[in-house]
Amino acid sequence: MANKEFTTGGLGRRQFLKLAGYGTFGVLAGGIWPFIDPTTASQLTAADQKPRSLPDLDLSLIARPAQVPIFPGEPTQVWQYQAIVHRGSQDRVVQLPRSYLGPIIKAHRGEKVRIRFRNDTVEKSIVHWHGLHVPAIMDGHPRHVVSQGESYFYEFEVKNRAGTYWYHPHPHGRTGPQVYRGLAGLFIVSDDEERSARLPSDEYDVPLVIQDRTFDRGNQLIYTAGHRMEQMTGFLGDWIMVNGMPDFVLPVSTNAYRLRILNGSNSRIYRLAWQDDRPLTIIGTDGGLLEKPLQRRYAFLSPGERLEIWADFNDDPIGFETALVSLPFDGGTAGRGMMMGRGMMQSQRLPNGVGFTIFKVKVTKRENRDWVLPPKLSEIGPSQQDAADNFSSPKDFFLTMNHMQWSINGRTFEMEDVADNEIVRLGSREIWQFHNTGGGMMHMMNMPHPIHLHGKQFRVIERRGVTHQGYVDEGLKDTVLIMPGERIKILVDFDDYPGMFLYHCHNLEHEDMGMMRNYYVKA
Ligand SMILES: [Cu+2]
Repeated sequence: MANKEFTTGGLGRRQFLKLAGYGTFGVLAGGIWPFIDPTTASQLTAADQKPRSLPDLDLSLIARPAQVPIFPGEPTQVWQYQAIVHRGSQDRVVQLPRSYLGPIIKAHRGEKVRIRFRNDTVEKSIVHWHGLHVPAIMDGHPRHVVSQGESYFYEFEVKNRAGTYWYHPHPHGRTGPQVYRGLAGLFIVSDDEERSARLPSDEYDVPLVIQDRTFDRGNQLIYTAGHRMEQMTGFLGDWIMVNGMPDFVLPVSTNAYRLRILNGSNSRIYRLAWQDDRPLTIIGTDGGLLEKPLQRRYAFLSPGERLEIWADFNDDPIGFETALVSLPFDGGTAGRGMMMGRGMMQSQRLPNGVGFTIFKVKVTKRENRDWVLPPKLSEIGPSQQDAADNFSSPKDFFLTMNHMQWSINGRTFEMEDVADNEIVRLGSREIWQFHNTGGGMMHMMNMPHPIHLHGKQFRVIERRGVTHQGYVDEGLKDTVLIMPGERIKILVDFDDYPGMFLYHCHNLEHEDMGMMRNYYVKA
């Protein structure tokens, strides 16, 4: 019964054919793992078709128009991911109350997940699992987009470490507007190592998705008007939303909390700090927990990145208030240039780099759960960069602007295009070096670029030209911020999953205008 809508009629034809190549659809619907072991799948006889390896979690994820009450008065028209759990307990999917965000999907490392994505929006779309290590065909490449009414089947094993990952659309040229309308959600992975760290759980484990939005007087979302200059900068909204809500307040008790923070904004960068000057105690980044907690006065969080913070309110009195703020910084000369041209754009109201409150925290009750910050959180190990195949000759990627177009090595995105230096050998370990050389002649277009690699967690092994202490490069990363004039070296293991993946700037307007390329892992 639950499967009914997902028999052939619910699948896009292309996708049906793709799946059919791995065995009959009947077998697929019966619950085996064609992508994990395609040979077995095609060899199954009718007698074998009894489900023998059901997914641990099986859900439908539907992207559709919805309306959400955000401000008093008219509800806001959004696009939203909604989920139906077919297998696995219902609490694997958590809907944030009064939020346009998609549900939080929860999985344990090693589990097999099936997600039946259905696109009920008018635009082509596909879902990318940001930070998850999945096969190329499961990664949400733009060439896999499905149209309205069509579906895409995802099946993968969760191989990542415990951590805060997320999912969002990835159609070429329309990622910015689709995420902006509301299509995004967290994907939280747990594992045994994390469990043994005994971190704050349940109500003390708080997801916080930061985004900026602009609304008209009728409470409806306004995106960019599509001017070239706006795209060059990226969309900047004038309301800071947390979990889809403006003026967010987090009520806490006198306890320690694990705050999982995602920057889900299109292009806004935050320089996170506590308003009352207590240090940020950072316990995790993109790829999960750090080896040990570290303290910083502030930390940058660019679009796509995550930070996990240990926030302890044990010593604060009832009624105490503080806030997580974004401190001022130089947000790139594009922002400043715009400001000088007064009246040009709405985004002037809150340019990248001005200071503001992100959300308030209020201590409302006394209660003691005695969470203890562990001195050791996880095991990551040294990066072993000297074992890289190209240790003495890193691959160079220049982030530049060509003819009013952001590009990587002078190239922009083409669906199937892979340049020579974008081909890697399966099983290799490579050093990639990104140079943010800025906008060249157009001095006013020096912009920060958060670079994201699909399908991989990597290590940051070197930074040059950095004049601040805002980076958290310890641990595993899938997205790194590179400010103008900076250079970074990352170490990537292409240890499994051949095929075509993306790497791109996670400023979504830069990405949509083509600051994105394929890399190809050759078996
Ligand atoms: Cu960029």
